[in-house]
Amino acid sequence: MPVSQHSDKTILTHPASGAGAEVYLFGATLTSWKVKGEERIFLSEKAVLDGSKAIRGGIPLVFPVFGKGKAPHVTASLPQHGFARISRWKLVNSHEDSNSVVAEFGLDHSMISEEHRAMWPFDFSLVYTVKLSAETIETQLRVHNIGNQAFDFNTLLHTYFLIPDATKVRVIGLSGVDYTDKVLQTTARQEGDAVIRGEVDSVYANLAATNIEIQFGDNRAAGGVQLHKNGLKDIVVWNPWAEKAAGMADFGNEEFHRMICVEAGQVAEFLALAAGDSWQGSQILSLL
Ligand code: TA6
Repeated sequence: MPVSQHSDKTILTHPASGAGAEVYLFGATLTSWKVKGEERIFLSEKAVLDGSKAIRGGIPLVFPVFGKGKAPHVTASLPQHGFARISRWKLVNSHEDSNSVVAEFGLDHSMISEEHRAMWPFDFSLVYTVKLSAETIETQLRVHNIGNQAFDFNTLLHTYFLIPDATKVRVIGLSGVDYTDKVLQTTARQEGDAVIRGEVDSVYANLAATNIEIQFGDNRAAGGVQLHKNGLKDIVVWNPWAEKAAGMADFGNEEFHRMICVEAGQVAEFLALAAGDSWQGSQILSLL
């Protein structure tokens, strides 16, 4: 079965290649992408998968706010990164064509908790599409304002990549871009490739580039993943490193060595969406 539904997750299998993906209905969180027989997505061995908290790893969906909202903005009382990643979505459609297997997940204002609805009282509908092909996976989010009042939002595909060694990984495509360094609390201009030598939490705003490479070593021969972004202007690079990871109950010991978050989204500014309007953004992941 190209798309099979289990109690809490949807499993996609690409018949011709054996590529696979898994998406928990909780948060529509993609927790696995296997291609050419190897897992490419990091999922903490201590990730909580029972719906009691956001899943540590995979591709959590950030909506309608990145980080913690700040008063007087309407998102100020929402949980960190909003409610989308901690709400139960529905599998609304699945199909396959000659090259890919597709699953679509939906979340709207009638499905979120009363608490979250009170915090963010807008009529919305989200459709998250996962398209698995032999060697790529595309994830697209569509935001529909189905109410009669405008709202504004952040969104981010908070992708955790599984990597061999965080001290060797290089993020290519950010050189010359100004970024906010949330660790040093400063702004700077990226010189050369972004690397990890400790905690990294950087927001690169308004990138013209659409292709970012996560290289596992000094060159493409070391392997890696390409992230191609559409309609998502910003990139966030994050690794908590030892001290921050140790402070997270759902982050295993030393796991920070095997992951890097490179996240495409709209986080530097809020996007306004008029009543009746829609927005979409997507990323395509492929092997280097
Ligand atoms: O995307 C980077 C970031 O905003 C970091 O600041 C860190 O908070 C990370 O997200 C994880 O957030 P979480 O709420 O999942 O622990």
